[in-house]
Amino acid sequence: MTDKKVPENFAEDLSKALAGGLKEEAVAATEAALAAGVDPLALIQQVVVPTLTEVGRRFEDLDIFLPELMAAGEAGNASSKVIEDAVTSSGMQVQSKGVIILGTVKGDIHDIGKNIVASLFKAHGYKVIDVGKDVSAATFIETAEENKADVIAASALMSITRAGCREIADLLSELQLEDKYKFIIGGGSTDQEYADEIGADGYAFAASGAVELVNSLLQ
Ligand code: B12
Repeated sequence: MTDKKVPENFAEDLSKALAGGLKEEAVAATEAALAAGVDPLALIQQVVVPTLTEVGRRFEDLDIFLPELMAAGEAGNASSKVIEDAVTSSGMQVQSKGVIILGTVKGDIHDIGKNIVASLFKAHGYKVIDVGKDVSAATFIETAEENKADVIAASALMSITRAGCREIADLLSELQLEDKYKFIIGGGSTDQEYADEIGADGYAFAASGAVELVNSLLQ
């Protein structure tokens, strides 16, 4: 989505703070980068996502343990919040291009990626109703019904929770609502193959792709 390179010093400061689980330092490094004019989307793509992915790999390899993983997650969320505010205020549009219900599926509390996706949708003119994390299929659909939504978007990060996406797809078809909403999925435990398998309308690997996907589905 952006080719602007994050200057080495800003990338290094933020990456170190995130990997070390240092929330205040991560916020300060994010604010310093944004104040110096670093592109917020470049910060996400070039620093936040790769750093947290590396933290996940180290957790998997037992190089670090749950407390470190949690601290990195919290630092990531704090940094993402600062980036989200910057993206939202820079791209705010008056007219909504559509209403998107976005949340993390039942049993799954990972919400950093979801929050980033939310801020990009907002920046591109969509109204986002964020239903939060650990959300049941019924809540996704009830919220869509109550708010005349166009899209239901679900995030799932773990192999055991991605079934939450299938539950939404199944409930939509049980209620004969599958043609009323575009249903899309994303997050580390999902892929295009799984989207096809459960009958979702689309999948995107990253936040930028999520915006392109919704643009094309609602065209
Ligand atoms: C941070 C983190 C945490 C934090 C979460 C904090 C938070 N508020 O989110 C904490 C510490 C709480 C946590 C807890 C756990 N975690 Co965790 N966590 C991570 C970690 C390191 C990073 C995730 C992240 O935020 N990535 C950065 C964001 C920006 O990327 P993203 O989420 O992928 O989102 C991008 C795209 O996927 C996409 N996207 C995301 N959502 C959507 C939605 C739509 C619709 C679309 C189109 C696109 C899209 O756009 C985003 C931006 O580009 C990952 C490792 C990893 N490699 O993913 C493990 C990881 C997901 N966690 C894991 C595990 C096992 C757990 C725990 C069970 C640990 C434990 N033993 O207790 C618990 C789960 C608790 C629960 N019930 O959910 C495993 C899952 C393994 C698996 N495949 O099932 C991982 C993969 C680590 C690992 N390698 O083992 N975790």
